[in-house]
Amino acid sequence: MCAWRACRLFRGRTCLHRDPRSRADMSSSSASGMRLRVLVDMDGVLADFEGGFLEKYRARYPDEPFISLQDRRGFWVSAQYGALRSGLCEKAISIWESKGFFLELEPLPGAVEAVKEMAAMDNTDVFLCTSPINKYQYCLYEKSAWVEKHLGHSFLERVILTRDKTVISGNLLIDDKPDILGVEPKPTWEHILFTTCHNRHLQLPTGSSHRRLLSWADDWRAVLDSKRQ
Ligand code: DGP
Ligand code: MG
Repeated sequence: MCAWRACRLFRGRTCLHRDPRSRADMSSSSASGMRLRVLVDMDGVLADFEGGFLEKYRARYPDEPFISLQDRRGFWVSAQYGALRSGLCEKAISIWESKGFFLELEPLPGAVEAVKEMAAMDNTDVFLCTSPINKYQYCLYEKSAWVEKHLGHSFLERVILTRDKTVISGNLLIDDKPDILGVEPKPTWEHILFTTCHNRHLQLPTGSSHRRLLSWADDWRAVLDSKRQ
Protein backbone atom coordinates (compact mmCIF):
# COMPACT_ATOMS: atom_id res chain seq x y z
CA MET A 1 0.00 0.00 0.00
CA CYS A 2 1.28 3.43 -0.81
CA ALA A 3 2.73 5.25 2.19
CA TRP A 4 1.51 8.57 0.88
CA ARG A 5 -2.14 9.50 0.83
CA ALA A 6 -3.71 12.33 -1.04
CA CYS A 7 -6.04 14.45 1.00
CA ARG A 8 -8.21 17.32 -0.05
CA LEU A 9 -7.83 20.45 1.97
CA PHE A 10 -10.28 23.27 2.26
CA ARG A 11 -10.29 25.62 -0.76
CA GLY A 12 -9.80 22.60 -3.01
CA ARG A 13 -6.05 22.26 -2.52
CA THR A 14 -4.68 18.76 -2.49
CA CYS A 15 -1.63 17.71 -0.57
CA LEU A 16 0.24 14.52 0.05
CA HIS A 17 0.92 13.42 3.58
CA ARG A 18 2.50 10.38 5.04
CA ASP A 19 0.19 7.91 6.70
CA PRO A 20 1.69 7.26 10.17
CA ARG A 21 0.32 3.68 10.14
CA SER A 22 1.92 2.84 6.82
CA ARG A 23 4.87 0.99 8.25
CA ALA A 24 6.29 -2.35 7.32
CA ASP A 25 5.05 -3.93 10.55
CA MET A 26 1.36 -3.29 9.82
CA SER A 27 0.97 -6.76 8.34
CA SER A 28 2.20 -8.50 11.50
CA SER A 29 -0.14 -6.35 13.59
CA SER A 30 -3.21 -7.58 11.81
CA ALA A 31 -2.09 -11.16 12.44
CA SER A 32 -1.92 -10.72 16.23
CA GLY A 33 -4.71 -8.17 16.34
CA MET A 34 -3.16 -6.23 19.23
CA ARG A 35 -0.92 -3.22 18.94
CA LEU A 36 0.61 -1.68 22.00
CA ARG A 37 0.57 2.10 22.16
CA VAL A 38 3.25 3.60 24.36
CA LEU A 39 3.23 7.29 25.23
CA VAL A 40 6.65 8.53 26.29
CA ASP A 41 7.12 11.87 28.03
CA MET A 42 10.03 14.11 27.02
CA ASP A 43 11.17 16.35 29.91
CA GLY A 44 12.61 14.23 32.70
CA VAL A 45 12.25 11.01 30.66
CA LEU A 46 14.00 11.58 27.33
CA ALA A 47 15.51 15.02 27.85
CA ASP A 48 17.49 16.04 30.93
CA PHE A 49 15.32 18.96 32.00
CA GLU A 50 16.61 19.05 35.59
CA GLY A 51 20.31 18.84 34.68
CA GLY A 52 19.93 21.41 31.91
CA PHE A 53 18.02 23.74 34.21
CA LEU A 54 20.58 23.59 37.01
CA GLU A 55 23.52 24.21 34.70
CA LYS A 56 21.91 27.25 33.08
CA TYR A 57 20.52 28.63 36.35
CA ARG A 58 23.96 28.54 37.99
CA ALA A 59 25.58 30.13 34.96
CA ARG A 60 23.06 32.99 34.84
CA TYR A 61 22.68 33.51 38.60
CA PRO A 62 26.08 32.53 40.06
CA ASP A 63 25.51 34.50 43.28
CA GLU A 64 22.10 33.02 44.06
CA PRO A 65 21.52 29.86 46.10
CA PHE A 66 20.63 26.76 44.15
CA ILE A 67 19.19 23.31 44.83
CA SER A 68 21.41 20.37 43.96
CA LEU A 69 19.79 17.52 42.04
CA GLN A 70 20.17 15.40 45.16
CA ASP A 71 18.05 17.87 47.12
CA ARG A 72 15.34 18.36 44.52
CA ARG A 73 11.88 17.54 45.83
CA GLY A 74 8.52 17.99 44.16
CA PHE A 75 7.72 18.23 40.46
CA TRP A 76 7.57 22.03 40.26
CA VAL A 77 11.08 23.44 40.13
CA SER A 78 9.83 27.01 40.56
CA ALA A 79 7.95 26.12 43.75
CA GLN A 80 11.05 24.73 45.44
CA TYR A 81 13.18 27.70 44.35
CA GLY A 82 10.46 30.13 45.47
CA ALA A 83 10.45 28.50 48.90
CA LEU A 84 14.24 28.84 49.09
CA ARG A 85 14.23 32.62 48.69
CA SER A 86 11.79 35.19 47.42
CA GLY A 87 12.44 36.12 43.80
CA LEU A 88 13.96 32.77 42.90
CA CYS A 89 10.69 31.40 41.52
CA GLU A 90 10.79 34.03 38.76
CA LYS A 91 14.50 33.47 38.17
CA ALA A 92 13.91 29.74 37.79
CA ILE A 93 11.11 30.33 35.28
CA SER A 94 13.32 32.71 33.30
CA ILE A 95 15.66 29.80 32.57
CA TRP A 96 13.23 27.51 30.74
CA GLU A 97 11.52 30.47 29.08
CA SER A 98 14.81 31.42 27.39
CA LYS A 99 15.68 30.75 23.79
CA GLY A 100 17.60 27.53 23.33
CA PHE A 101 16.69 25.95 26.66
CA PHE A 102 14.60 23.04 25.37
CA LEU A 103 16.63 22.46 22.24
CA GLU A 104 19.91 22.28 24.13
CA LEU A 105 18.77 19.71 26.70
CA GLU A 106 20.91 16.59 26.66
CA PRO A 107 19.20 13.25 26.18
CA LEU A 108 19.07 11.14 29.35
CA PRO A 109 21.34 8.09 29.28
CA GLY A 110 19.95 5.31 27.11
CA ALA A 111 16.80 7.26 26.21
CA VAL A 112 17.38 7.69 22.50
CA GLU A 113 18.45 4.07 22.05
CA ALA A 114 15.46 2.79 24.06
CA VAL A 115 12.88 4.81 22.14
CA LYS A 116 14.32 3.83 18.79
CA GLU A 117 14.33 0.17 19.80
CA MET A 118 10.78 0.44 21.15
CA ALA A 119 9.53 2.07 17.95
CA ALA A 120 11.07 -0.72 15.87
CA MET A 121 9.33 -3.47 17.87
CA ASP A 122 6.57 -5.47 16.26
CA ASN A 123 3.05 -4.33 17.06
CA THR A 124 4.23 -1.30 18.96
CA ASP A 125 3.34 2.34 18.35
CA VAL A 126 5.40 4.90 20.21
CA PHE A 127 4.29 8.50 20.67
CA LEU A 128 6.17 11.27 22.40
CA CYS A 129 3.65 12.92 24.69
CA THR A 130 4.84 16.16 26.19
CA SER A 131 3.38 19.26 27.84
CA PRO A 132 4.79 22.51 26.50
CA ILE A 133 5.12 25.50 28.77
CA ASN A 134 2.57 28.23 28.15
CA LYS A 135 5.23 30.68 26.99
CA TYR A 136 5.27 29.04 23.59
CA GLN A 137 7.70 31.33 21.71
CA TYR A 138 10.66 28.96 21.82
CA CYS A 139 9.34 25.82 23.53
CA LEU A 140 6.91 24.65 20.83
CA TYR A 141 9.48 24.92 18.07
CA GLU A 142 12.35 23.58 20.14
CA LYS A 143 10.56 20.45 21.31
CA SER A 144 10.06 19.37 17.70
CA ALA A 145 13.59 20.43 16.79
CA TRP A 146 14.92 18.33 19.69
CA VAL A 147 13.02 15.29 18.44
CA GLU A 148 14.37 15.73 14.92
CA LYS A 149 17.92 16.28 16.20
CA HIS A 150 18.06 13.25 18.49
CA LEU A 151 15.51 10.80 17.10
CA GLY A 152 15.29 11.75 13.47
CA HIS A 153 12.80 13.34 11.12
CA SER A 154 10.42 10.37 11.08
CA PHE A 155 9.70 10.78 14.81
CA LEU A 156 8.06 14.15 14.11
CA GLU A 157 5.02 12.06 13.10
CA ARG A 158 4.96 10.86 16.70
CA VAL A 159 4.94 14.11 18.65
CA ILE A 160 1.88 14.91 20.77
CA LEU A 161 1.92 18.31 22.45
CA THR A 162 -0.77 18.53 25.09
CA ARG A 163 -1.32 20.16 28.44
CA ASP A 164 -3.70 17.33 29.35
CA LYS A 165 -2.33 13.82 28.90
CA THR A 166 -5.46 12.19 30.34
CA VAL A 167 -7.32 12.76 27.06
CA ILE A 168 -4.68 10.93 25.01
CA SER A 169 -5.33 7.22 24.61
CA GLY A 170 -2.63 4.62 25.00
CA ASN A 171 -1.72 1.46 26.90
CA LEU A 172 1.24 2.94 28.75
CA LEU A 173 2.40 6.42 29.67
CA ILE A 174 6.01 6.61 30.80
CA ASP A 175 6.28 9.89 32.69
CA ASP A 176 8.24 11.40 35.58
CA LYS A 177 5.34 13.42 36.96
CA PRO A 178 3.82 11.54 39.90
CA ASP A 179 0.27 12.84 39.52
CA ILE A 180 -1.01 13.13 35.99
CA LEU A 181 -4.41 14.69 36.19
CA GLY A 182 -6.80 16.20 33.69
CA VAL A 183 -10.38 16.25 32.54
CA GLU A 184 -10.52 12.47 31.96
CA PRO A 185 -10.88 10.75 35.34
CA LYS A 186 -10.10 7.31 33.88
CA PRO A 187 -7.31 7.57 31.32
CA THR A 188 -6.81 4.50 29.16
CA TRP A 189 -3.10 4.25 29.95
CA GLU A 190 -1.23 2.79 32.88
CA HIS A 191 1.17 5.38 34.21
CA ILE A 192 4.72 4.09 34.66
CA LEU A 193 6.57 6.53 36.89
CA PHE A 194 9.98 7.27 35.41
CA THR A 195 12.42 7.93 38.21
CA THR A 196 14.21 11.25 38.29
CA CYS A 197 15.73 13.45 40.99
CA HIS A 198 12.46 15.04 42.14
CA ASN A 199 10.46 11.80 42.54
CA ARG A 200 13.24 9.42 43.65
CA HIS A 201 12.33 9.64 47.35
CA LEU A 202 8.62 9.62 46.84
CA GLN A 203 6.85 6.83 48.65
CA LEU A 204 4.21 5.40 46.37
CA PRO A 205 1.02 4.67 48.33
CA THR A 206 0.88 1.14 49.73
CA GLY A 207 -1.15 -1.09 47.51
CA SER A 208 -0.79 1.39 44.70
CA SER A 209 -0.66 -0.17 41.31
CA HIS A 210 1.97 2.37 40.29
CA ARG A 211 5.00 0.83 38.68
CA ARG A 212 8.36 2.54 38.28
CA LEU A 213 11.18 2.51 35.81
CA LEU A 214 14.40 3.41 37.60
CA SER A 215 16.11 4.54 34.39
CA TRP A 216 16.39 3.44 30.76
CA ALA A 217 18.77 0.72 31.97
CA ASP A 218 15.82 -0.74 33.87
CA ASP A 219 13.73 -3.48 32.23
CA TRP A 220 11.36 -1.35 30.13
CA ARG A 221 10.96 -4.25 27.71
CA ALA A 222 9.37 -6.35 30.49
CA VAL A 223 6.96 -3.50 31.25
CA LEU A 224 5.84 -3.47 27.62
CA ASP A 225 5.58 -7.26 27.55
CA SER A 226 3.38 -7.23 30.66
CA LYS A 227 0.81 -5.21 28.73
CA ARG A 228 0.84 -7.53 25.72
CA GLN A 229 -0.54 -10.51 27.67
P1 DGP B 1 6.03 17.13 31.10
O1 DGP B 1 7.43 16.58 31.23
O2 DGP B 1 5.41 16.79 29.77
O3 DGP B 1 5.13 16.77 32.27
O4 DGP B 1 6.15 18.72 31.06
C1 DGP B 1 6.25 19.51 32.19
C2 DGP B 1 6.86 20.81 31.83
O5 DGP B 1 6.83 21.68 32.94
C3 DGP B 1 8.30 20.65 31.46
O6 DGP B 1 8.62 21.49 30.39
C4 DGP B 1 9.01 21.08 32.71
C5 DGP B 1 8.14 22.19 33.16
N1 DGP B 1 8.29 22.60 34.56
C6 DGP B 1 9.00 22.04 35.54
N2 DGP B 1 8.89 22.75 36.67
C7 DGP B 1 8.08 23.78 36.37
C8 DGP B 1 7.57 24.85 37.15
O7 DGP B 1 7.86 25.01 38.32
N3 DGP B 1 6.74 25.71 36.48
C9 DGP B 1 6.40 25.57 35.16
N4 DGP B 1 5.58 26.45 34.61
N5 DGP B 1 6.85 24.56 34.41
C10 DGP B 1 7.69 23.68 35.03
MG1 MG C 1 8.20 15.05 32.37
